[in-house]
Amino acid sequence: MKEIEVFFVGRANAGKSAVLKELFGLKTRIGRRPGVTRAPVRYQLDSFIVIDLPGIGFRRGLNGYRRVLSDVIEGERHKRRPRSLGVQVIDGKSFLEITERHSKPLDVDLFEYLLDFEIDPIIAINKMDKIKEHEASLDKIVSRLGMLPPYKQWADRVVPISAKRHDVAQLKWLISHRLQDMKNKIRESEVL
Ligand SMILES: Nc1nc2c(ncn2[C@@H]2O[C@H](COP(=O)(O)OP(=O)(O)OP(=O)(O)O)[C@@H](O)[C@H]2O)c(=O)[nH]1
Ligand SMILES: [Mg+2]
Repeated sequence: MKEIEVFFVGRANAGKSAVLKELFGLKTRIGRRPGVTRAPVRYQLDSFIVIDLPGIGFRRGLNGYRRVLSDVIEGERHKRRPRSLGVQVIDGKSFLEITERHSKPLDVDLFEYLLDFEIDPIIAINKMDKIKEHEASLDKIVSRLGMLPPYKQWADRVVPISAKRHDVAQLKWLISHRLQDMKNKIRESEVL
């Protein structure tokens, strides 16, 4: 089971590395400017591997990013047993600002891209400490991602967090829950 990979994707500066530090106490590189994580960094934990990916949107759009992602998820579509779990980290504040300007956040394209690969990512909406009116904002974000509000009905997929406030417990729970599901499926397929 140790080969299960949990990879963290999202726009540059969304807080992926900060979230990983909070979740697992990893010594990730965190920076105020986008483009801090330049290449995928793998960490072997006790029962799975964590991958901190570079952010999308820094020097490369989704097209350039596909190459980075393909290493991680290539072939996943054709595998009978899922081996990787995606966590898409979104900067909630910046997502809302982009949406208010009537632009399409790159996060939406990335989410659709992952779904195309049959990867159903956990969506961690980060920087909640910078957002007012939590419920209305989260409803807006899920609806822009193509899910029907209220966001609460997507509790098995969407989780608001704040790495800054050390508020990531719900995300940690969701990850371990999904991992348990994956492990059960792997076990079942090994018995068959
Ligand atoms: N206010 C606030 N700031 C945060 C939060 N999480 C991360 N940050 C800040 O956001 C900035 C970017 O954090 P990183 O973890 O380096 O972001 P990243 O997504 O790994 O960025 P790249 O490696 O460039 O893709 C840093 O200044 C963090 O301190 C949060 O929950 N709230
Ligand atoms: Mg990073």
